Amino acid sequence: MSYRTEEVAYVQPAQPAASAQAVQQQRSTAEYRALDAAHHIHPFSDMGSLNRSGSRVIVKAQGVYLWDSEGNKVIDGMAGLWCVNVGYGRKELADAAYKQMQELPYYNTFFKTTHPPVIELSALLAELAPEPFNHFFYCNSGSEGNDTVLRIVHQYWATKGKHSKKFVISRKNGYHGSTIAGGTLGGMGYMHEQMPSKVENIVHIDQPYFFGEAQGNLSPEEFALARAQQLEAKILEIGADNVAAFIGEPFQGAGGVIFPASTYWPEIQRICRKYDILLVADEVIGGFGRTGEWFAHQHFGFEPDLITLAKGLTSGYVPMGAVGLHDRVAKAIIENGDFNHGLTYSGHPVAAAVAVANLKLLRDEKIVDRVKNDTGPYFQKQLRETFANHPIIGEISGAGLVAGLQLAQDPKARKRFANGGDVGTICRDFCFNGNLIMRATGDRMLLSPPLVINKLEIDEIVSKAKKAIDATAQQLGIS
Ligand code: PXG
Repeated sequence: MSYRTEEVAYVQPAQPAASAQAVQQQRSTAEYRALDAAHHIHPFSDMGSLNRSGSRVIVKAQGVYLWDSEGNKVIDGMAGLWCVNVGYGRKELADAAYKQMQELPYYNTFFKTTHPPVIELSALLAELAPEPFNHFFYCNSGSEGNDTVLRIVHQYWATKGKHSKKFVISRKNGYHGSTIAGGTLGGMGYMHEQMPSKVENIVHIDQPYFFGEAQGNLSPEEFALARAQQLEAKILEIGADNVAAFIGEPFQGAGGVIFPASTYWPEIQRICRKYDILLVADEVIGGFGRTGEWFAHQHFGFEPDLITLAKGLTSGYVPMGAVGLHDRVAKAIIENGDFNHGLTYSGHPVAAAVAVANLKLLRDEKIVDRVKNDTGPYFQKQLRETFANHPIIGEISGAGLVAGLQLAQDPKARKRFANGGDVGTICRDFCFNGNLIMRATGDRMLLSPPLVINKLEIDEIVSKAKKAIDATAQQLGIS
């Protein structure tokens, strides 16, 4: 989440807009930038420096491409913010929203009411999710999803009469959103610094980041096991009777596409079961096909008690989040009276209608299958071949259509750059100027393109990434 202190000069070669893509713009780029600087506070940004350099104004998108207000065509290696799974410009989603807005633009799901879109969505999610997930609670974002997770976890233990089970264990460098609960659950120090009020009873253990944190001669599997066993140590320190849940992203997304070795999640699950602690998988990025499985916990082979969903649920066309409850958790919530939680827009009919249309595309066009069997393996292979023995690439993590490229001063010795964040920003700017969106998290470069990407487009991303990383190495005097 390091958008801060990044001054990007958009020195782009002028390109005429492709006529089919020309957009009727209301204002010039300069006018847009001036108004944006005058009135808009951006998320996770140093507004002083951003206002001096000016934002890039994105005006249109189709498939895996974006167009900015100056007519530049940019390939989106990040699917927006890890969310536009079906790609841009799908009319089916626009039609679903239009139809639903005319029929029933809003009604709530409080006070003994419901409506067809939320019913259809719940039934479809139950069909697509693994077998024990048959109940869903709705909200508007991943952050609200994780707030909801906390509410469900506490209600669950209250129904069991285990009122002392209050602590939730999370991980350093995890990301769970930016509400107070999401930000506290997350392990981003720079967010915690700006949050004098945090949610109580949340503690963090270390992350399974092999390249950056493994000491000595541990193998990735041994290291991942040791990091999972920190959970057991933390539970014993707090007392199992006081621990309610463990939450983690199956792979850390915003934290750098950190993929733990195969030993990690089975051990976490074993520990959670042993001490009667709920296991929560935050699937906000991993859900809906990113790894080639419908949910990332299926890729890693474990069974959570709760899953947090957002982003790919609607492919970002409208905001929506959800929490999926394992049958044993759902049963406790259903059979024990009022659950006092809800939002005006819980199960919003337009969002639900768009989600249904989106999930049907992912299923019926076999988009998730393609990520698993075709485009995902191709993407991973191209990246690994292209960057094998690259002088500043230390590791490539990922599966399906998500990848993290570790920038390193000495890849073989696993030696990172002392000023890794600056190197990431240099590389990110080269990507930007080469019309590729690739995200930098510190010294890791991240890719997570729309799941509809084809092989030619994958080639374009990989070759643009190579150019940017080569240019970064050259600027650093490394070759
Ligand atoms: N959990 C995870 C795993 C996430 O990645 C959230 C929860 C919160 O979702 P909302 O919808 O409240 O933002 C996220 C969000 C980035 C970036 O730059 C990542 C996220 C959001 C914004 C930027 O990597 N992830």
